[in-house]
Amino acid sequence: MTDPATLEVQFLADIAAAPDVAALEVVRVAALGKQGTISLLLKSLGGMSPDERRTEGPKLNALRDTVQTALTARRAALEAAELDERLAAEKLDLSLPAPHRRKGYVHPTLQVMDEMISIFAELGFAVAEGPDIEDDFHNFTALNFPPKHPAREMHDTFFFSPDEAGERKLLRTHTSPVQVRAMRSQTPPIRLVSPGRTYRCDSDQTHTPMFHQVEGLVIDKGVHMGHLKWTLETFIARFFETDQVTTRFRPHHFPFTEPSAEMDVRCDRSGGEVRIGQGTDWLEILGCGMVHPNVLRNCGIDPDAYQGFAFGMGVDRLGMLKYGMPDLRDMFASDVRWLAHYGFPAVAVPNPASGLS
Ligand code: 2NM
Repeated sequence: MTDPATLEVQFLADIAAAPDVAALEVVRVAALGKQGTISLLLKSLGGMSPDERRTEGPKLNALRDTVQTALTARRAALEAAELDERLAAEKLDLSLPAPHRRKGYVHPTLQVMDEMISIFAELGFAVAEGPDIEDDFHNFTALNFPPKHPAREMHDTFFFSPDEAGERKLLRTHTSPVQVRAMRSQTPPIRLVSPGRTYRCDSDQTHTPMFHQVEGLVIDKGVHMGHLKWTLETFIARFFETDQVTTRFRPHHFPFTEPSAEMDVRCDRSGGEVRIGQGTDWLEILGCGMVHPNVLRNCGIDPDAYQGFAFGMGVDRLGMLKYGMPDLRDMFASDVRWLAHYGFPAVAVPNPASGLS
């Protein structure tokens, strides 16, 4: 057993047979550990006669070196194999299409909102958000609503009970208060869109008490209706993925813009669905206008130095038009069958490079 040649055959066999790094470590300890066979033999050299030592010493040293080299090589091979196995077992193909593994869906409203934001981001607009619960000043007064304006009435706006100071908070009826805050805290040029939930006391086939808006605002020197028109036509063309947009601006009234307009796009309604970019019908898409001088003044911006345009559109409504969803109320009914049908895979994030839809 103590013959170095026999030991070498045995240890090399053990090393080759070790199935993993842990088993190999057992072999190493048995051979070269403090109490290992080879270590003890090397220690025993001290008690040998000089002649014996001269013949046994080189054999034992060679045995130790051979076993050590074999251990190192086997360890490297086992570690490489273990890594390969782990890499194979933990393989995750991030390029797999989501429908094969999807369990949840992105709501069309959020998908459409992301599409809109990505288009406006490409046009240089920042995104701003604000609270759903607002005060009278930011939702109405700063926006040039006269004190007795009908929108302030109970039947259009959800009001909270007055607080100790007598102040009545409300659920914002549009995202314009976000833009009021932006104008009051920034110096022009300003270019932003404000996406978010809005609330009005209204419920029928085309109105839900909560809906989503994206509003836009541009403030700079020398801004005029031409900039407004180009921006909105460019947006609509990208959103509906067509380059044949024909628009029409109809005079309208909003307290916060002057002049104000509603924008229609030409469409085809024959055949039960709406097709943008063809036909002879008109579809009302959004409201817009030049920011009223009173609004600029209320927000600390000099209307003689700066002009601005603004617009607002309903996200849910535009989603219905783009993806052919017939009833606005279905959007917030939380019916998983509806979501599975109209929802989007979670990885289909809209961006201008990969396409919007
Ligand atoms: C609309 C239509 C027209 C609008 C105005 C402003 C602000 F804050 F600049 F005064 N924000 N959004 C606006 C203008 C909104 O929604 C139909």
